[in-house]
Amino acid sequence: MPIARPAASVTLDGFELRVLHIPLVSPFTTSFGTETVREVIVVRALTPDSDGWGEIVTQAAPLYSSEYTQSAWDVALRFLAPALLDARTLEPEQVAGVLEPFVGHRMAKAGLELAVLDAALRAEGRAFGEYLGAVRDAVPSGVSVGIQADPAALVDRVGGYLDEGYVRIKIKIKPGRDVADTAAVRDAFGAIPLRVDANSAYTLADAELLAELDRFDLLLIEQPLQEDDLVDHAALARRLRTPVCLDESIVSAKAATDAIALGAAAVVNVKAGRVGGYLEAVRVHDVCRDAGIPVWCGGMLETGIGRAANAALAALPGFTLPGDVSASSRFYARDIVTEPAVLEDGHVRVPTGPGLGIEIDQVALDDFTVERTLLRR
Ligand code: SMG
Ligand code: MG
Repeated sequence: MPIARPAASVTLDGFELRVLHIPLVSPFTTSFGTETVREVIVVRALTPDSDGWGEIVTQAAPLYSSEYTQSAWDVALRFLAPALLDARTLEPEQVAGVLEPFVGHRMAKAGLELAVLDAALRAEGRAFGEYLGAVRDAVPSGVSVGIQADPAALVDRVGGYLDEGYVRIKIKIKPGRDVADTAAVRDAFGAIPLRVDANSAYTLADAELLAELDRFDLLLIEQPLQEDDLVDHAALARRLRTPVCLDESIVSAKAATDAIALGAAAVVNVKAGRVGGYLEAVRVHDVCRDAGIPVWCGGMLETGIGRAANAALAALPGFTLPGDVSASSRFYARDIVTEPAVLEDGHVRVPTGPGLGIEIDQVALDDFTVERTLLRR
């Protein structure tokens, strides 16, 4: 299901990039570390009609993937934004092609493409959700829970989120913090929809240990092995009853096709940043849907910009499982948009205003900015 009606072209006058530091309401711990402040790059595309906003979802360090703030900053300012400004007038669907010669750097590309898309759709008065092919006006909201001090603290934290109305829980695991943590949550809350996410912390040698998780009837185990371990994921999948879901490994629609063919993914986590943009994310959705593989929308602790875009993406028909599209308050006491995403009866609404359907809180944006550059044509 490609984009039904392309967006009109836009003329690019410049790009403004900012690095933001936004405090998290509580530390977020995964198998690769703890974040207390979200470092993220916000992109503003300057066009004659309207500004467009995007977000580059890298982290400060290359721990989730090879990209990180300063790599994205450098490649965006040195190569990607200049190539787009040289093209000057283009349709948002042409952005990926202009950036294609530059290998990798998918999160940086995704952030720029989103800003161009937002500008184009705002100028047309069209909503991003309608453009992508959304079929729902709200999406069920799951929450990703970081590793806590101990299983009791994890149970407390999960209980709080269930009380808020989140419809699905995902807990982060790592070696030494897997079976006991999962057991504690199952014991405390019974048959809630529950997933675990290892962020590549295991190897195939851990298959027996990971098979112990089978008794918890998890919805899935997310990315147990390394990003490039497709064959090992397929081997692991044959030894587990728990469905294997890939996150880090799925860097494109082609990678999704390959993973499915190998039997490495029974479920796919779709993240626009990881695959180079929302348009490629739609293609990942499409190949999975054609193959009968359910998908869900992942998260990268997005600000109100990326969170609005994710809600729209998660409203596509193949997103049959609740994603990590939580309320802004899950991570932030103060967001950079005037109306941050809220949880309503376990759902997050898909914005309907022009473009991403958000307005930037300029004061908050300025308060959180630690670095800023304007590139004009
Ligand atoms: O945005 O709710 C969110 C975060 C969801 O757990 C989450 N993301 O591997 O799926 C994942 C992690 C990656 C985040 S590390 C910065
Ligand atoms: Mg993940």
